Amino acid sequence: MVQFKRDVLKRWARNPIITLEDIPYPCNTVFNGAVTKFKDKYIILLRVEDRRGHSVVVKAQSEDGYHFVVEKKPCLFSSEMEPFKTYEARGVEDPRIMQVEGIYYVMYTAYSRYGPRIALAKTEDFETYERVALVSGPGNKDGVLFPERINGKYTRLDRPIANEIGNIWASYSDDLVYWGNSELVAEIRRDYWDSFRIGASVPPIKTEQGWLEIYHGVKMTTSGPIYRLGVFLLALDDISKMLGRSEVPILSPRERYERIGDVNNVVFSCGAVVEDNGEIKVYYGAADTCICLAQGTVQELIDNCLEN
Ligand code: BMA
Repeated sequence: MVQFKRDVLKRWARNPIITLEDIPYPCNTVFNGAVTKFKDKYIILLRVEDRRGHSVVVKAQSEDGYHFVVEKKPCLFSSEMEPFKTYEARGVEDPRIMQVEGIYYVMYTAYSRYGPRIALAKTEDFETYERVALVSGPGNKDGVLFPERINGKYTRLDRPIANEIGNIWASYSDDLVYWGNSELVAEIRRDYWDSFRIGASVPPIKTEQGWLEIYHGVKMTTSGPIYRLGVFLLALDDISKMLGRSEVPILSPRERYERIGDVNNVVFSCGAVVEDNGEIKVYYGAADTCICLAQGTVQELIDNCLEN
């Protein structure tokens, strides 16, 4: 029986945690940040859109996960080198940070007039980045790497658009450059809050009960899309096996800062930090206009996947 309840995640009382006022140079908006804990500090790689409408990535750091200091200039921006130059001409968007076999990777959307593609870079310090490859064709975004190989292969989730439908797929690689064996992992649900499009948001989190994925789901309405967050759980050794999926969102736009902005009615996460005590801090872009924080526990999210 579905419980009628409000959000599973609890908003930080002092949201938003980062706004345009915190960016030390003129720009249009800040949203959708990737996060990790690095050398005892919380790092967010913010998507900052300039006044032309092109996005770059700017680093922010924090001691406590609540109060962030934003750096004075971007750390990752459209490359001057081909083949990246052509496909990043309109910016780099929605980064995600993953650590795989001791190396930090940033997967992001390379955006150009040919549409979105997924690109991969690596970094040792979050200051300088070395491009690995463009890892998808056009019409694909929301790429996240699993933190370890599955059945010997690097594994990722992504979101190709086909027939205007956006579902979550997986693909596999031996070298992080060439990807294949694509398979469907999760589908939109007709008549649900995630009936229009879905995409991976937070890089998959390994738990004893399975891979926990916090994803975004979109419903199309007469006044435009509504972006919400949900969760599903995949089998550890076979990610095509869905163990459970929450019927209800874990976070929906309700507060003014989520309702009104450059794009209304959006909560969109690119990363979370799991603390040693099982708590989770989910960072999210609100209304494509600021960065916010909502918290819960990993177990609560798993229970939401399995309650039906
Ligand atoms: C998605 C992405 C996100 C954005 C969201 C809502 O397609 O482009 O960056 O936050 O739309 O506008």
